Amino acid sequence: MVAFHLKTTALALAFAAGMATQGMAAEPTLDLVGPLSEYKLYVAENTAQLVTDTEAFVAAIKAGDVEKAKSLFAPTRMSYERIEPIAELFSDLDGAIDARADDYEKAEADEAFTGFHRIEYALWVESSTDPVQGYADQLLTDVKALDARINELTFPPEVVVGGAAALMEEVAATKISGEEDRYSRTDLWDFDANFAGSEKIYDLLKPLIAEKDPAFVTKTDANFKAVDDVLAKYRKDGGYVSYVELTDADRTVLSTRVNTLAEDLSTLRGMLGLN
Ligand SMILES: [Cu+2]
Repeated sequence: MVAFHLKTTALALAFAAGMATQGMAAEPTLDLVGPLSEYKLYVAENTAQLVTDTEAFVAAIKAGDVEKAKSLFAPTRMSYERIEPIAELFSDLDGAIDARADDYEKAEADEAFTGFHRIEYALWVESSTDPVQGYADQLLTDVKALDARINELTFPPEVVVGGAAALMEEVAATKISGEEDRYSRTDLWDFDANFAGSEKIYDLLKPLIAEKDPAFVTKTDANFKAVDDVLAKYRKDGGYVSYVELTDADRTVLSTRVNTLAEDLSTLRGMLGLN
């Protein structure tokens, strides 16, 4: 808890100091005020949705309804995955909500392993809600805490702008590899959410980027579309088919485009004067 407060305070101070020292000359910072406040709204909508969806997900677990909980698992996670660069600022909650078994000494058997993926393991592997009654309560407490903390947060502009690339790196590192949703194989839902979260940031910044580098916008728009076209093939009933149905050819296309997007989007901070 102490570490967390120090961390956010440091970020807030760094942000305030940046505003103060750059003063009136800080053209990029001023340009970013509009996109930043719009992004804050987007994140607030997502954390509110996360709380609502988690309430229903947890209710299904408390009722012992494995099938219902399974059907709610992937859609509930999406609002979290869309805003992951901001959620990750609260590393204690991010760990409690979204860690993987590999992060713990005793893996799935470790009592410190909590959150969505512990529950995913119970639903798909243990086929029971019994082992995760307490973890379900904890998850709801944690997402409510996340919502409250994010609502109080002054968003650091470099985190928001850097978030477009960070989300693509997340896709490359944990979704294409199929590491994240290994028990449920709902990886494509998370992929979509990370992708949408990245595109949201990019879209908000696009007018600023277009002024500086129109060719970048043309190229990046095409890469976003290429990824979306592949994802579209796997959409079904408002969601996605299992990750195992992704063909090797499509996996290669996704991987190539996502890595290009991650690399290109990582130049945005410099382009907008935040480095
Ligand atoms: Cu995640």
